[in-house]
Amino acid sequence: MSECAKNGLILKGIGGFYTVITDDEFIYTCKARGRFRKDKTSPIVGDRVEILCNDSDFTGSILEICERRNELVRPTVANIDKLLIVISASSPKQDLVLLDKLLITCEILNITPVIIINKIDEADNDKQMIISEYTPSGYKIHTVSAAMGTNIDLIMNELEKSVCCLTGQSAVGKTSIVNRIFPELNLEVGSLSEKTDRGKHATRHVELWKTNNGGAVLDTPGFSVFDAFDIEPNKLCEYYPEMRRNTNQCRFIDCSHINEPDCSVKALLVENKLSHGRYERYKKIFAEVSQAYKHRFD
Ligand SMILES: Nc1nc2c(ncn2[C@@H]2O[C@H](COP(=O)(O)OP(=O)(O)OP(=O)(O)O)[C@@H](O)[C@H]2O)c(=O)[nH]1
Ligand SMILES: [Mg+2]
Ligand SMILES: [Zn+2]
Repeated sequence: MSECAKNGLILKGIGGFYTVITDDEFIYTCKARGRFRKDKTSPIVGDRVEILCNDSDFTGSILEICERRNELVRPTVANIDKLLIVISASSPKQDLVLLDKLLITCEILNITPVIIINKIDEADNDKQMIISEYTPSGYKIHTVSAAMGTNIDLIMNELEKSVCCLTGQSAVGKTSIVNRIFPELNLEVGSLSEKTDRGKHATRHVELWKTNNGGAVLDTPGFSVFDAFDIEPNKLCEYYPEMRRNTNQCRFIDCSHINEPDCSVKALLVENKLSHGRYERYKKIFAEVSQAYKHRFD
């Protein structure tokens, strides 16, 4: 029996069994070594690990978990390079507050966000509205249609050598996009009416799939966003690329950019360097963050 140590990536974990793909592209079913449980850390999807593998039956045990670059919660995944935030050009109606919060989460965790506008095949869509809302931010935006297969190559390019995670509201088409990338997976896609009625996601489990261009993609039912408690209200603007460029020019050093005079952020609005919609949502998120901050020790 041959046993050897190899490095790999955790693709999925169910009931204490982890599927690990090693750097030489073999798949092993692994259990975690007892020690992790004592240390109160357990392996999660996206972890880079060292495993001791048994080549006779492709089982193994996880010896080490490499230090995580970042960690997302609900679902728990590690080492995400890019968050592909999917939003529908048609239905479901766009939740732009959620989009802003996901973008803030990326800023906090140092993950590159990419906005993916899906369903551009549908008539009378809001593609242009979303583009004008987010162009001043400088974030990359792709417009695609999973149904028609339009611009899926742009998503493939994003995946190159990167671990990417799809997120966004239910029924925006995340799984449909994964099915376009890997037609052989044929993952279950939900119907819009069913989901909006129940408000539940069709996708439940979390699994990472390796692409043939050195990347990997993760389908999720969406993430919980940052904890409002974690943000100091006056720091919120720093998580908005189009706002933070200017904030040292406000009259007041602790300007919240809401009611203060001589505020540079207001000037951005006049020059169309910040969209009105995003600013209105900033005020809303600011109020939420302030409220949470006030009660942070309760
Ligand atoms: N017209 C149109 N419909 C699409 C497109 N992409 C997905 N859909 C439809 O949108 C619905 C939801 O698609 P899913 O891929 O299940 O959405 P999801 O984001 O994975 O949803 P959850 O798993 O619930 O989070 C299905 O009825 C799809 O057929 C598209 O590009 N155009
Ligand atoms: Mg899904
Ligand atoms: Zn200001």
